[in-house]
Amino acid sequence: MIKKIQSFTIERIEILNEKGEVDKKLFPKLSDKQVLEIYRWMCITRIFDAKAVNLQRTGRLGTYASMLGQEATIIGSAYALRKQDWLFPSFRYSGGMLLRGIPMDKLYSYWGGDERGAKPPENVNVFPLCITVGEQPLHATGFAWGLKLKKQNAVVLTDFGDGATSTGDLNEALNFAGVFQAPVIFLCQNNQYAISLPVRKQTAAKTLAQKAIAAGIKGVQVDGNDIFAVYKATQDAIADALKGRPTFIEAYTYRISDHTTSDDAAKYRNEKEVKEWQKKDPLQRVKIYLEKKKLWNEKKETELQKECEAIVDKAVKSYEAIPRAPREDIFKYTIAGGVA
Ligand SMILES: Cc1ncc(C[n+]2csc(CCOP(=O)(O)OP(=O)(O)O)c2C)c(N)n1
Repeated sequence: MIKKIQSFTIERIEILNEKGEVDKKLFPKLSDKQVLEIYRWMCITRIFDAKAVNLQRTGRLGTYASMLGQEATIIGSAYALRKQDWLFPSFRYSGGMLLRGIPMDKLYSYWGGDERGAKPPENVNVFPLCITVGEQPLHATGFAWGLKLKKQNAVVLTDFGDGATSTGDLNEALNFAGVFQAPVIFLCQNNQYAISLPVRKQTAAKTLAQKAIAAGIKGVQVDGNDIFAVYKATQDAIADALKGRPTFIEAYTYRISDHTTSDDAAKYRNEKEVKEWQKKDPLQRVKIYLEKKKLWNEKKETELQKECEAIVDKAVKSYEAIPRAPREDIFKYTIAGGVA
């Protein structure tokens, strides 16, 4: 006799489409004011990002990992967190770190090679970003378990790329989270590439969300270019995490930029694919949504761009005024056997 003892489905959440239309039934509890605030954070992220690339190109910043095209995934998830929640970010989550309270000049100084820039201010629940692929979900899970043992009303969110799902560390973290029912949210930014390696060459699995199933935790896919879908999935995941149920969110998105400023994606990706994804731009969707609701127009857009540029320019000035770290710091913050 053969019996079916388990079966699984993976759901995908979509709320805001490319025409700026929303699925009203799924629309999360967000006021117009909050949507405007979210859009502002997306703009800050994009301008911070473009400036970082320019600074690197002119020798004023170190190697940098751009977030271009992934702003909905990053801001949608970071915005859903509450003050007391914690973040264990990857190297492609700078916008979320800013939203959660990391000062912009400090973040530039980190990317400029100064480890002191990774130190969060008091009462900002953000750990230093992790360059090592797949490592921070382990830290996040252990930390979340600690929060649970201390009976704190807080959850942990950790993000990572599709490439991280191929590491042992990530799978250990998922397993641990399932067994210990840790209040942790795993946010996979599936941007389709791990440097030059496309997802299809990395796994035979149809979704990355299903990686959660073997660990006994919930896995869900969202349109990662849809801010409302990402926000809703994160909010649902927070509620579940507080009940001891971790979630793995696969945000299906695309890395419009090169992997980092040291990469040339044109060598392994075709222009047509990039153009198709540019049409799904996450900021554009929110902008059209706001215009349809008569909450936005070109004048407001110009003002916002100017405001964000001024914020970024001020942060760059402040970053460049920070005295350079002593050269010995390179050794101070490097451990034997560490991966860079
Ligand atoms: C353990 C480890 N191995 C290799 C690297 C070099 N490396 C940096 S980013 C990267 C690819 C990461 O891809 P993914 O997880 O999909 O994240 P993405 O860069 O797309 O955001 C690799 C292999 C590293 N940083 N850490």
